[in-house]
Amino acid sequence: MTRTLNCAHRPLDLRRPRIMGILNITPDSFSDGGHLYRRGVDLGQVTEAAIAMIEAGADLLDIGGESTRPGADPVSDDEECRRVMPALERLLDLDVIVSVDTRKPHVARMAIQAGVHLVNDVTGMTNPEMLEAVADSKVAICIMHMQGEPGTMQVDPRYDDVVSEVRGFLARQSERCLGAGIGPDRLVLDPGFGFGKNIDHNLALLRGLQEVRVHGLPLLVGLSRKRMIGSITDRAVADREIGSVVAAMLAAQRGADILRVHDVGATIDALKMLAAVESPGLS
Ligand code: HH2
Repeated sequence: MTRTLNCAHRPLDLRRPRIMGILNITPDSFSDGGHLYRRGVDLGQVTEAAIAMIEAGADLLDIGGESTRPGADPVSDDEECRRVMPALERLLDLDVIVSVDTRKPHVARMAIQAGVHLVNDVTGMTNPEMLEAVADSKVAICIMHMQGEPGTMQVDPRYDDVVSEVRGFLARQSERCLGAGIGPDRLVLDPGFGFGKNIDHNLALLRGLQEVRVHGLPLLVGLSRKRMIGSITDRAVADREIGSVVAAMLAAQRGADILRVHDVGATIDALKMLAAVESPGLS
């Protein structure tokens, strides 16, 4: 099992679970759309939100300029850069690992040039141009599984065996990355909760989380405020914090190394409780 994720020149120690705070610079993200972006990027708000997450204990911040919620409108390369790049440059001045959530090679290239530490690709490096864009850099790469396209992925997702199919995809894509010269210390895998998966698929993946790990690579999990939590708890997006924190802990108990969350402080408190019980020497 890889114990350090090398994110450009920033090593991330994975001997305990780490927190990735979510910052969406979009008008339409399902949970925080319009908070940091209305008619343009609100850099003051972005900085404030980022500092609050760092003070609450976030190890990484994930900045995105395109919503991938089911049915979201696609965004052009230029528009995504206009949203993301000024905010990214602000975050790079702070003492935190910065990730860019993009499926666009052009945006990844621009972010790498600016000094980003991790590229989070929800299309799992299936685009050869994306692989080219990241291969010669030193950034870490998150390979996420998605069935279909954001516009239609939730219409009728089907699998014979969701755990083994997701595992197979993550194995193939990590081998492509390794084959392109990207070291295992730069890779992290994500089963992609809610990306072309119904509630039963998501629950099967959470139960079988350890089985999707291939080549001993670290796992990133994003369950925060997602529809599955709304369906189980019968809560609107704004009221899903407790369900999200519990889901994050269930993932951490099953071996998740990085938790992608909106509610950083609450998730950190829960992680401290988990560590106190499960790893007494660490508390
Ligand atoms: N989920 C979302 C976006 N990016 N990246 C990874 N690696 N894993 C995830 O589970 C994941 C992700 C969707 O959540 P959010 O960013 O809150 O919403 P939106 O896509 O509407 O901006």
